[in-house]
Amino acid sequence: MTDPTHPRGLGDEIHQPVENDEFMTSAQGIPVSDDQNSLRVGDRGPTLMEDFLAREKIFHFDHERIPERVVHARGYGARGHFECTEDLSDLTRADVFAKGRKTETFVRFSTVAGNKGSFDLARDVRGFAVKFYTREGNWDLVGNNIPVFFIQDAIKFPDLVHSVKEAPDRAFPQAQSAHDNFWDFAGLTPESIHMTLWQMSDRAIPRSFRFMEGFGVHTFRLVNAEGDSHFVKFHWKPTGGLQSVVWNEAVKINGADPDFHRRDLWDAINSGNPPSWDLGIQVFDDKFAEEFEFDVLDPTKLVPEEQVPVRIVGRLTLDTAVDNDFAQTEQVAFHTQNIPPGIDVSNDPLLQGRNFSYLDTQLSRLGSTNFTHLPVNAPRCPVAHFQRDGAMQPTVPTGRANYEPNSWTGDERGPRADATKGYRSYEAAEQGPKVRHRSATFADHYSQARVFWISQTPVEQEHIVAAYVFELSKCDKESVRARIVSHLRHVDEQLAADVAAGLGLDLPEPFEAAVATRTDLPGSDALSILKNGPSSFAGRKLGILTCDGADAEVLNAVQQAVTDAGGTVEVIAPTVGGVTLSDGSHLPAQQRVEGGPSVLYDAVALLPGDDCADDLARKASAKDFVSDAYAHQKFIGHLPAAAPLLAAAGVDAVDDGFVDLSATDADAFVAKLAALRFWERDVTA
Ligand code: HDE
Repeated sequence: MTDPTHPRGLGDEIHQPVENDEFMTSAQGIPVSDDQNSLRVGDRGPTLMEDFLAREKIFHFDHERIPERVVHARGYGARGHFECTEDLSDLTRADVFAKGRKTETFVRFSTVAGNKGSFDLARDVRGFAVKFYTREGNWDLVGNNIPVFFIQDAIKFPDLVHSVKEAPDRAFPQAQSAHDNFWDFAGLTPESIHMTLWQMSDRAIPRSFRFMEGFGVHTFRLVNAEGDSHFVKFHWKPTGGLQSVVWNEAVKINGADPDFHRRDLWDAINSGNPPSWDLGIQVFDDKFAEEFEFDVLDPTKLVPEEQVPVRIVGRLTLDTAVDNDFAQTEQVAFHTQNIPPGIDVSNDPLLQGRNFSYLDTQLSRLGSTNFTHLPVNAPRCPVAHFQRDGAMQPTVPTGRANYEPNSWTGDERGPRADATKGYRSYEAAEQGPKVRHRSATFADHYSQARVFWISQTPVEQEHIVAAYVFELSKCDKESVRARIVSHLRHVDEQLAADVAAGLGLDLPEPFEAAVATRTDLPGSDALSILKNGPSSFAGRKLGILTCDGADAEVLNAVQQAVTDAGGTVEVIAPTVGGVTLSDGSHLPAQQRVEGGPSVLYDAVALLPGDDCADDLARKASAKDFVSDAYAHQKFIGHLPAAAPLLAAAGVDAVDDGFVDLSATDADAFVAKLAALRFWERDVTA
């Protein structure tokens, strides 16, 4: 098909005409006459160096990439705002926490280990970095979706990251921790064991950025107008509840849709369902910090919500997708020391190291100290200082004064510091010898790992065991596998025994522990995903597998019920052109069967027409659709016409996770979907 309105060149190339006077120029503003052909000698001769237009275009292209982040390279951004709902003036003078204040935000979610082009469903920690453009400068809360970390001292970060990234000789495996180097490092770093329990839990394979928590991890400080300080830990709680996928599903999603998480966020925002999180704070004083069982400066520990409740103080809503991924998401530069008056850091040795690292990395990644002028990084409040020049300086400061004190007056004088309004660090009294050792208060590595373990439901515990077995089975060295199990014996003997059995390993001796595991600490419901799930199907997606002749009444009713519950529906059919329903109406499809496996959906409905069900049942992709939905313990709505499909997929036992839609009302089906999975289904056989 050709478009006759476009003039053609001699080689039949298309030259689209200028519309609305929007003509093309070079970067120097020179109008371009032909963007299809470079300048050459004659029709078939050599290209001329003189062609400054082609040279400039290719020069720019050749330099389009900047170094990717050394960690958190794969990420996805969105814009929104934070609204403070509580008066926190007794705790902090931060403007962002003035009651009713709305502050513009930019958020970047990420995985840690994989390169920029890696897949979204890696088993990995997720970054949850928030930039608040406050009236007194930018505040960056650069957190993760797990409240603790692998290491206690910044000096170990390069080793941790080297161990988890691809091995230096073979350059694989990418975006995963299932290999010797990572588990070798973890086994020789007992402080990391608590975090590995989180990492082996389904927290590391979230269903969506929208359904995961975020944590500031470290202890920070809030400082009020009088200069009084309280310790604080920050929490993001998703208003849609927590949800993860199961590992076998994650593996398949990575093939079916490597962009699953970014697509999910883009779709949610653009369909007018902005995701939101409540910001919670745990506030405590020096007395609590002294009496607490663990050191509040140790980032491998959390403060249980039962001991210090999380107080909700505001809501973050992400309602605007980015306009340009590179300009915003790639160029956004976070820094743990972007802190406005009223917020301060603690002595957590990991945080102290981060405070150095982030500014440093931005220089090598963005190439100039002037990255603060990029639109995504620029504060929204006035900026005034005597910092000058540097590569790619975009501003043109006027006047003679580029220093202070100066005796120039009026416009030429420039800004001055203000002791009252300006940032004042909390005046913590610090004294002691310079030492290079770790505090003995950091030495209990297993007690909170045990708390995490006993806080999980049996289903979650099974998943954790399976994940350790999966990951350690990918390690070549038996000694590496055994050392991890030797640590797990301090967490829970049954956990260690189950992992050892899964590895076909004799139970090793327990690792030498500096501090015995405390067995008196209670579990915490806040640590479980399944105890904090959603109350409805809102924000989730149903996949309807169908073909010609499907029952129009049932199909329409199911679609309506899901929409009414705030969910979305995707139709999967033999062709993306769609199907003709029993009443003769046409239903467009969003996916062809081969491109829409059930792993992409939270629940499924099998609604084929009577005459096409046999054909569908012969397709490998349709059989996988059903058998995977079954194995992933999903709720399955179906009509009697789906019988050949179920039989072909080898699903003969219809349990309570199945809903016969010829006998059950569509609303009742969707109400059942709020539970997300039918965990009672035994799929271990
Ligand atoms: Fe980071 N981290 N980190 N980190 N981190 C970076 O900064 C670093 C740590 C986190 O979406 C880098 O701009 C050190 C903990 C997030 O742009 C780098 C240490 C936590 C992001 C860096 C840590 C994080 C980063 C890479 C140990 C959870 C992505 C590119 C002392 C609380 C931010 C960049 C984004 C990114 C260093 C430990 C979270 C190299 C040295 C703990 C969410 O500067």
